[in-house]
Amino acid sequence: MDKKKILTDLYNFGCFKFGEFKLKSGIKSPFYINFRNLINEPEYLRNVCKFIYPELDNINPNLEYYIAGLPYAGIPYANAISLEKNIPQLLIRKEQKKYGLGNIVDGVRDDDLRNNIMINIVLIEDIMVTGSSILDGINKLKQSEINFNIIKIISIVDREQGGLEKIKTLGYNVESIFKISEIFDILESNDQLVLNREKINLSRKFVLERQHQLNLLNREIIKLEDRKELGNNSIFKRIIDIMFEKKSNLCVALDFNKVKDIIEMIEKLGKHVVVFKLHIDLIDDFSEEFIKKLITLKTQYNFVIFEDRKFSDIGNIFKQQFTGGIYKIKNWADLITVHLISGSNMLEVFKNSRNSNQGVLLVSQMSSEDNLIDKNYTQKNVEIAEKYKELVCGFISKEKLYNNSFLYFRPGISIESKTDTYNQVYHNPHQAIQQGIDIIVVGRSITRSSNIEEETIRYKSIGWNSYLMKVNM
Ligand code: UP6
Repeated sequence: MDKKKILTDLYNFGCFKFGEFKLKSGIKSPFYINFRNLINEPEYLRNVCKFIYPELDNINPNLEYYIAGLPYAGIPYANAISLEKNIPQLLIRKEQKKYGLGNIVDGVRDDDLRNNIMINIVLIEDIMVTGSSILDGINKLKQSEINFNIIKIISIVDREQGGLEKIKTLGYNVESIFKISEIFDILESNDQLVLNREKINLSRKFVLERQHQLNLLNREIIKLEDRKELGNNSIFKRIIDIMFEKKSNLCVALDFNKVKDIIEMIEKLGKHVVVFKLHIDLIDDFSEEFIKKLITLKTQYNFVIFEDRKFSDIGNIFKQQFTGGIYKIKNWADLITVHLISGSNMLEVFKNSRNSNQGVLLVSQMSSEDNLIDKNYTQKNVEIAEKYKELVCGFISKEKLYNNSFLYFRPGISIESKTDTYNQVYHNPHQAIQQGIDIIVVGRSITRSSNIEEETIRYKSIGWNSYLMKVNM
């Protein structure tokens, strides 16, 4: 069986359609691939599986593993492979069962579950677009009690729209059997097929355009103007606009106890600063009047209000802390910070309770010397950010953690200081920008200096010049 033969069969069977189609992500595509009906042509299904076997043969023969199809489209392949190759199968459910054992994953041996044995899994997906179905499937596994390790992900078709690269960037071993550009090549080289070449050309163009976007997404260094079009939320775009307008990548932390000090600082520094960061609960004399004044100043100086509340509780509490209490943060903050220690439910709550122009920064690394965040935790933050990208504007981090569709904010910035008397560790602003940071967060190095405005301008120009140097290198 060669690729030409199977692709010809699949084309004649109606698996490749050309026209205008809306994808799950909402974008319009000039082609659509539908393998779902292969289950009524067992021979074709079997033949497709023959292309998966070499990928399984690459796996260490001493390694025991399960095979699982991503629901629903991957399941028939996993089934066929399991029966043909005698590999145990797992079933990942779309919905958790509401009765019986309430499983979300079926098929794990009772002993393995009881003894918390690490099980290896190969995942099968039919069509890879953005990779979101794979991430959903992995999240289902995480919700289960299973101790698992994904050794490989195999997608039958890669639409070359970034899904594969995204899953790779997240650290998974992922392969595809057919790339869409290869499918177009093979179909077009077959004179016996009746093809609308114009539509295939349109489809190729669509794939190339998506790849250009993808290159921008993952390129190491990219200008802010290119960056803007990659944003997934309005706050990301707004911050970039303000950065351009003020030629600044400066966030100032206004950690004061008196309202008057905060207002004075904003009036003095407003024209240089992109984001003002608050800890509203440090203020002794908080009032509704202060919030009104803050909003007036925001209109006057055009900046983003960032409440660094570092929410970390279960969804029910987060909702009340965000919307209620004395501060009613929802009514005035453009950005808030979240520690995902309690899981992603806060983001579900945020999705339903936020105003559409509000966003979240995930605290994914910290500046304090002995903080408990490890690489695994940071990586999980990135995965959750990708899943909730319409809400997540970026990260609090020490470096660029992922792609260009998020902004990276680094606190603990100082030119002269190395530490404070607590456990804060400072880093140089120029180096931070070189390491992929977009916004430097500066507190006391500015607010406790003898000439605050001069110092602000110094940080602003070091930050912006470092950015220009980076993108013009
Ligand atoms: N911040 C850190 N480190 C982190 C996260 N957030 O310092 O990892 C916040 C602090 C403070 C500001 O809550 O508001 O950034 C840093 O202030 P500083 O420049 O005066 O040290």
